[in-house]
Amino acid sequence: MTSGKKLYFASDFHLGVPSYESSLEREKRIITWLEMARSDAEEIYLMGDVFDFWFEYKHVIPKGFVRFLGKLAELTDQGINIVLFKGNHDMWMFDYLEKEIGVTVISDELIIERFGKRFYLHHGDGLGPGDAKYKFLKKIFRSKTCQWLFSWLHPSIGIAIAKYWSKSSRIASNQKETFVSEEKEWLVQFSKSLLTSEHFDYFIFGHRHLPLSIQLDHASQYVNLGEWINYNSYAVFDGSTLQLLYWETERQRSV
Ligand SMILES: [Mn+2]
Repeated sequence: MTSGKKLYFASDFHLGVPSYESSLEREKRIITWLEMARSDAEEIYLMGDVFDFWFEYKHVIPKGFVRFLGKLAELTDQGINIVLFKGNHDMWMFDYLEKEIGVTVISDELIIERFGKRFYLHHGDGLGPGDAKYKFLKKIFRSKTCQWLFSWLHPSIGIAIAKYWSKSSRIASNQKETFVSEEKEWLVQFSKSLLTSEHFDYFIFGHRHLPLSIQLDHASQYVNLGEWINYNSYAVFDGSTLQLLYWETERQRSV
């Protein structure tokens, strides 16, 4: 990491829902954020559920997100390292975005060290106690055989099924998440249990749809990146501290 440069983290854009119009507005907002970040970003981590649904067929990808994908390509062409995590909504990314846009796609966790600090990064799905039903589904959704079978459905059918499903998700129906206690935060519990065997300075996740920054012990910080329908939240690491921030465009502020 070059001194003066920063790492940016954001998650859960859920592009595509709840409606075409609102998603397009969010996409443009995300682009203003990427434009801000490009001036001092060395790396940008987009940590899953960037798309509310994504499936790559051999020769076909879902329509839309043209501005966003173009902007990512522009930034990678400029030399910024962009890392895209698979989320539970968009785990069907294969090699198209790596080839075409120049991003790196991460399937599960990623451990990085920058300026002597160790980061544990993961979208956050299927970790910690509970959620046995999802953990089972994830095995099926991630299986090569199921993905191969799904790919034989015509996109008009496959994507329609996926859209029907995603309409019933928490984010599409705009249910706001609330914090109860650290004990009830599965990802906090997961991070604490990892700390008993290995040291990390930072744990960064998405998935929870609630921006959170929690000090786990004197040397470890847990950050949840929130989501971009309600919060426009993101994190930035400047080489010494990790901050959770909220992106406001000029236009929003003047409303
Ligand atoms: Mn999500």
